[in-house]
Amino acid sequence: KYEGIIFDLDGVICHTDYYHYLAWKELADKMGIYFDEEINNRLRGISRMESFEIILERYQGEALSYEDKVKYTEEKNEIYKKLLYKMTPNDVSSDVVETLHALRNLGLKLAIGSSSKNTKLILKQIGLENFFDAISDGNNITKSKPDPEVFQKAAEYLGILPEHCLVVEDAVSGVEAALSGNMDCAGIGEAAKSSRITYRLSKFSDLMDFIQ
Ligand code: G16
Ligand code: MG
Repeated sequence: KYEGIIFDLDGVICHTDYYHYLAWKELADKMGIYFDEEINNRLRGISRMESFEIILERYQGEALSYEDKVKYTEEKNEIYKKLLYKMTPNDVSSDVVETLHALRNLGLKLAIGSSSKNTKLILKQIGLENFFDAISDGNNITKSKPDPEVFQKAAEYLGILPEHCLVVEDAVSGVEAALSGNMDCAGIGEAAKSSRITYRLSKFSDLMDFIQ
């Protein structure tokens, strides 16, 4: 049924979502802004600047210029990257690694579709830099999820029609992106709560039940 699978990175392949939380939390604390895991869930899948705008909904200080915002998002990214440099292949579960290899052995093409500009760094840290057939990420898109662009580009790089691709997502924004790009979507984590997903995964390897 499917010829290709497009995986979201953060929250699906590895748990960089927790590192995003820690980095935003450190910045928000410094700026005196209330921030918690519930607000963090709204940041899943969307771009760095869009995430900061959501955090700023609770900001009480003086108005910030665009340059200030860039400076703060860069500061967050530096905190985040320090956490990424500590990652190793042990930060990917054996459930994920074994399933990825099993899917590859079935002849499926596998791609990453992530909003992150740090995708290549993360894949290098976790030992998957040469594993995927295509990578579409925050560096090759002009609109982030829920726009379908990141997944459409991934399908194009794989040379597979969208209707023959399955997207695996943890974010509501990513589910919307997949569906509006005419792709089926398997939801895990936060996205598993969505009523719009095609398949619900309670663990990554559940994918094996749906792909044939
Ligand atoms: C990830 C995260 C988002 C983050 C975005 C941009 O997307 O889920 O929270 O804001 O990347 O990340 P960066 O600041 O590294 O460019 P995904 O699509 O992999 O879930
Ligand atoms: Mg994600």
